[in-house]
Amino acid sequence: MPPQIPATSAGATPPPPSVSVVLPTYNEAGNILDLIDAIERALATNLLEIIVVDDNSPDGTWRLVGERAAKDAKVRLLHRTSERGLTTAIQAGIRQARGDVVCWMDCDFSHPPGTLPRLVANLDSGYDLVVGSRYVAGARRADRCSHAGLDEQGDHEGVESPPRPELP
Ligand SMILES: Nc1nc2c(ncn2[C@@H]2O[C@H](COP(=O)(O)OP(=O)(O)OP(=O)(O)O)[C@@H](O)[C@H]2O)c(=O)[nH]1
Ligand SMILES: [Mg+2]
Repeated sequence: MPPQIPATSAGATPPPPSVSVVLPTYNEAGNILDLIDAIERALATNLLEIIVVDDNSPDGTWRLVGERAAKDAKVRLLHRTSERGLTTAIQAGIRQARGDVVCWMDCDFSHPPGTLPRLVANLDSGYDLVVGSRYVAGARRADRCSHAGLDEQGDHEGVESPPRPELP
């Protein structure tokens, strides 16, 4: 059951968007469960689904995700055994997504889950597409992609908002 959104004196508050996060994985057994936990903390809402698209990773990433999906309704596994590739994995995840908003990110914590709320908030303010980048003002980049020792802001924490377009 979706959370109840309180009305304000200015009228009813629009409901938050539902969010699908697509996670392509190949040999991410060491990261994937920590990343799912971090995404669920960052987007602490029932209106969330996490779609892991794994290409039959030899390290058994798909098995860990399958076990998690069995007890966590927010997690879905797409286990591909006849196709391999990052781009088609993301495409397959997007096709399965049911959210108003669809995000995708790498699973080695090089894309910090802590930026997801800001990315989604920028969409709320009228943008159709929001991209996180290490190159925007204020961003920083660590020398390594392991999440050990990084906070959930991770190593690329910039989110750029271009000038607001005129909406029709
Ligand atoms: N499903 C799927 N995921 C993949 C595949 N290759 C890479 N990935 C995932 O895609 C994400 C990015 O992988 P990377 O190997 O870091 O690719 P990259 O960031 O473009 O390359 P680097 O610059 O080497 O880091 C990670 O979450 C990987 O687990 C693939 O063939 N299938
Ligand atoms: Mg990478």
